[in-house]
Amino acid sequence: MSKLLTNRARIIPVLVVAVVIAVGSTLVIVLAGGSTGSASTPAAATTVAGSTGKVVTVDISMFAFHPSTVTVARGTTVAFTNMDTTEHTATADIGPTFDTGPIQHGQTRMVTFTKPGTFAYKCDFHPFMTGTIIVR
Ligand SMILES: [Cu+2]
Repeated sequence: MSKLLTNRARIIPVLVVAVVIAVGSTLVIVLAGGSTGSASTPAAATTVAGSTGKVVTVDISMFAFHPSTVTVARGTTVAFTNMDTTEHTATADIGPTFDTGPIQHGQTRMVTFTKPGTFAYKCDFHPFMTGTIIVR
């Protein structure tokens, strides 16, 4: 009887160590997967959201776009909602791709993306505010 207890006492710590190692390596894999994805191909780590007729929201708050990079399917509408009291815009860097014009506090402007591509944009009033819409 006492020998059985001794064996159990030995086995349990081994099991605990095995579980800790298993959980630890899962965390490492998740962390490595996230950082590798964003380092090589930024879009790969981002889930493609939306579809034709669907709406994906980008919040503007604290002088930043959230999320700053959005990957959407063709035909998705992106709703830019300004949570700041200051006016902002979402204006494409290149050409007349898209421009919401000034968005007041609490207002939303919709932009529908029909062509695939990577569209960098900024706020006209605060050019340090930048974002990217990737359309697949
Ligand atoms: Cu702004």
